[in-house]
Amino acid sequence: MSTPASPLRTLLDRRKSGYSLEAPFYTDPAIFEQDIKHIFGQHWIYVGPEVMVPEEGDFVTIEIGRTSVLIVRSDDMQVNAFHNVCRHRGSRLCTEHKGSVGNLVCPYHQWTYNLEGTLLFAEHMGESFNRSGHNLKPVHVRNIAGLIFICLAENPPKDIEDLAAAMTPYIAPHRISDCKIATQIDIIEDCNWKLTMENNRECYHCRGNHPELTISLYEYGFGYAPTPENCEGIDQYNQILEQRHQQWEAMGLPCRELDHLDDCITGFRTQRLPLDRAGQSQTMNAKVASSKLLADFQQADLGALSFWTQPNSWHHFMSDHIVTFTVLPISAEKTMVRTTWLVHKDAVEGRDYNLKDLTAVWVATNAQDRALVERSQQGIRSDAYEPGPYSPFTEMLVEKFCNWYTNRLSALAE
Ligand code: 3BY
Ligand code: FES
Ligand code: FE
Repeated sequence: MSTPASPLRTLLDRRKSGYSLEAPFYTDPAIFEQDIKHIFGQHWIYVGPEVMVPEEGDFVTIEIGRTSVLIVRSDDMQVNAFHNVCRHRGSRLCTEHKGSVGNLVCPYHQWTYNLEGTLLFAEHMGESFNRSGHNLKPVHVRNIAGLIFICLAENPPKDIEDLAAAMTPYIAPHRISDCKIATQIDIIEDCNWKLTMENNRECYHCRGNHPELTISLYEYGFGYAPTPENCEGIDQYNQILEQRHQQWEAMGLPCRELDHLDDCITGFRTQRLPLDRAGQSQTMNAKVASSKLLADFQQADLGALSFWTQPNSWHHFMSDHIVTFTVLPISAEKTMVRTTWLVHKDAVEGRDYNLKDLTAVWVATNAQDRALVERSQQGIRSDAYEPGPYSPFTEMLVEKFCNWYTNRLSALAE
């Protein structure tokens, strides 16, 4: 007699393409555990820009489910990552979310590790103690043009190298290493992490919900195919797009769309798009928020280079600032969204930029998105919820997210 399929396998097998997922994917703690194990435990996870640890000894901690990871800048300026667990009796090493240290000293019995994770000092352990066998457990790190990805798996997906090769020419001109964090804001959303991601993958909701964002954003940009009854403006937009792409590519800024959201293990998509109105930046007047432009940019209208990764990030790179988002699951119905605003490291607050203008659009947009995803979660909890159809004109990238997710879970889950 064959064993019955697991509840998760049954749900995966009957997923109807073109439709949202069934409720347990958003509510069931058992499926959340599978997400943590197979999606967040086996894929490359974006954790933040390298300038979150600008100096030697700077660290941040990142929580993914029950796992805490230490991201540390070592003396040779490499960014390293370790499990935040002491090799003595397992104490959490760093309890602060960020800080700066000379060495990593466990508060319990003072076992001391250097910034490469090597155990330097452990008192009262005797002659026969094998110190070199008790270094911190490393976590794989990949720094892609200043964006830090980690992977908890023993053997991380190798196609991160394809992403790195494809994306470095797009991202590098914005020179993240010459930026500083202007501010970082964490919000907690009462929803499953996949609702946060799905919401990010469409702009169907933008016109109705994001008055600040749509000042500078053309809604045609984000995976938009005009319907026969809704193609007004698209020809003009395509003309602008073509013209701007030619200009920007002549300046060495790649623009063309690359879409590997559901045909790679390390799925991603990118595109450089013009901005509406004054067309310089994602601000309330669409002009730059920082007068000190990034890198050696001489002109302000470079559009917005957007970059999306599976399973947990999106980013917008403009001439004057970068906004980068990482989504970290907390529980089946709780998710953290961390938004980081980067400006040139020499930009001076109050002179070159002010935080209110820099952050206004995404503070408002995040709050609107939070309300939307929390309302989705509430509806999905109801017995009346059943998977609904995606628009083939504006929700193609949501479908790609769900395809990627269900394919990866099917490949890995028991
Ligand atoms: O942030 C993004 O990726 C865009 C802008 C709004 C919705 N989303 C498609
Ligand atoms: Fe860290 Fe004892 S648990 S030194
Ligand atoms: Fe939104």
